[in-house]
Parts: sequence; structure tokens; C-alpha cells
Amino acid sequence: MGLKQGRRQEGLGRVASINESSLLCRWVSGSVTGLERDLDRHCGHVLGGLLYGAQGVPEGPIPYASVHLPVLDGVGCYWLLISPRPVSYHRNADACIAVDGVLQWGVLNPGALDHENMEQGAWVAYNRIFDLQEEAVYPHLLRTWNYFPKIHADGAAMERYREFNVGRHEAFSARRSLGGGHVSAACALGTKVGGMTVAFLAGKKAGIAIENPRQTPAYGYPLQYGPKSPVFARAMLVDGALWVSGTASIVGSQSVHVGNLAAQTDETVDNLRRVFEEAERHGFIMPLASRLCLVVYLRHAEDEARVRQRLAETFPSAHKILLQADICRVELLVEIEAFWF
Ligand code: 3EB
Repeated sequence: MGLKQGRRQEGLGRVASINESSLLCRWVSGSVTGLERDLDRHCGHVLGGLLYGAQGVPEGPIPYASVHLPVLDGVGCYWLLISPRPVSYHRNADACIAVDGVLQWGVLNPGALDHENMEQGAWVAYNRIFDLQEEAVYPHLLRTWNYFPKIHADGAAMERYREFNVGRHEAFSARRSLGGGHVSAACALGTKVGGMTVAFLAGKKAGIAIENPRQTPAYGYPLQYGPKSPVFARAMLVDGALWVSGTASIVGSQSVHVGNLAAQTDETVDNLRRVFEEAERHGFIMPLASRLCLVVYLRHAEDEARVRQRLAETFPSAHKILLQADICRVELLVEIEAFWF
């Protein structure tokens, strides 16, 4: 069609023409003051989104996940997933759901996830997701977002993040496949306040799960990181959209540059670039660099300026959201997830 341009953007590859993506989803993001305007502008087409920072969820049917993580420029912010198709909304005791015939977005009701034991919490959450997918026939899980308090605290038998991994692993083992090509992209972060928050994106059509050749697939991590491995793919490519999982300073399965923020940031950027390249090999056509959104989690709020500067150099035109969060391995100082479409 002659629409692909040969131009390189930020050294990251080809750029897709706008025409190619007119039938694809878009994302919008901003500080909380712009939310009303975006909701009006995209009325009837908002699948869902995440709200960060302590802020009230707007009235209405749209399923937002409200994540109680401090936003590092001090203002609450959000991103919304906008469908080119009309969206319909459903609510039940377990979840708020939006569907557009291609994608299903869901946010589990926090009250339903109130379990002291994270193995139980994850088991319930993932079984619920699978039930909701099966009911509405969106069989392919594409991306999940997992936030819960006290991620490093001891649970009944082990650290709560490790308990979460046991419950998630058991739910996938019972009802899905664990291995390559079947698991979704994901992130799992610790909050200081609030209960467990879980959101998911599923599709009628399978995505392409992307792994990072520099990293052991998470579902193959050794026992050192817990009795059951985390279950996620490094990224998911679906309909021209790339959803990149939480990415950190991990090579193979080991955390590297312990205690060194600058080196962890650089290693994380290298891992992101490697995932982008791998996605390109699987047919991803990089959109304009300004369509890249990075969600950056920092263990220490005081590291903001240094990481912000490094990212301004490496991804100058990407949109960035910086949050303070507990990253699931105690030695990790920074984790970055991305979506690009
Ligand atoms: C890692 O690469 C860092 O448990 O769902 C990243 C993305 C991480 C998702 C998850 C964990 C998860 O292992 C941590």
C-alpha cells in the first residue's frame, strides 16, 4: 500500500502512517484536570483506563482502575483506552466490564478481592477473570494489571508477592496454559494504601506473545524467586498495539546492578529496546514515537529527577507517567512498562 515510511524515529524503527491505524484503538493520557474533557470527546468509545494518585473515580459506567500510587509530579493522572467502535458496559457483583466486539476491558471490584492471603487473592482474581472472559467469549487474555499493598511483607508462608505468584500460577495451571504464547503481558506493583486492584484486557483474537532474548521467560524463573514462577509474557502484540509488561534491570533471571540507579535505568531501557525489536521481528510497525507511553515506577520518589532526565534523553517524545511504587523484587529500584499504538 506504500504507506510505510522508511524514516527512523529515535533510532527505533519504521513509522506507521496514520491511515494504517484509523481502525485501531488509541490511548489518551493527561493530568486529572483534563479527564472530563477527554471523556466528553470520546463519549461512547472509552473502553476503560487507569487513574493514578488519590482521586475520585468519575460517575458513570466506564470501568476505571483507580491505583493509589503517588504521582511524582504531584498531580493525579490517567490514561484511557479509546476504541474506534461503540463500547457497551456491564456491571455485576464481581466486576465492571466494557466490550467493543473485539476487546474486553475489565476491572474487578476491589471488595471481592479482600483476602488477607495473597495466594487466595490471586487465585480468586484470576479465576474471576477467566469466568468473565468465558461468559462474554473474549478467550484471549492480553494484558493484566495487578496492584496490592504490602507486597514485600511476610504472608502466611512467604513474601506476599511470592504468595500472589503461587495463586496466579495455580489458576493458570488449572484453566489455561502456562507456557510460551499463552500467557498475557502484565505488571505487579506494591501500593502503600488501598486494597488489591486488578484490571485486564482480553480479545476475541489471540495476540502474539513476545519474549526478550536477554531475559529468561518469567514462567521459567528458577526457584530462587519463589516456589511458583510469575506467569506473564514480556509483551503482547495485538492489532498493531504493543503492550509491554513491567520491565526492569533483569538479565537472564537475575537482578543486575543492585544499588545502582543509573545502571538499573540503562539496563531497563536496553531491555525495553530489545522487546521493541523483538516485536518488530513479529510484525510490529512502530507508530510515531509520540504514541509511545511509558509508565515508570520508582521505589524512591527522590530518584525522580535522575530517571526523568535519562528518559528524556532516550525517549524524548514518549509520553511519561512517573509513579512511586514498591517493585516486586526488593533490590529493583525502577521498573518501566509501555504501550505503543
Ligand atoms: C520481572 O521482570 C520484574 O509478576 O506480573 C514484571 C512484570 C515483574 C510483571 C508480574 C513482575 C510481573 O520479573 C517484575
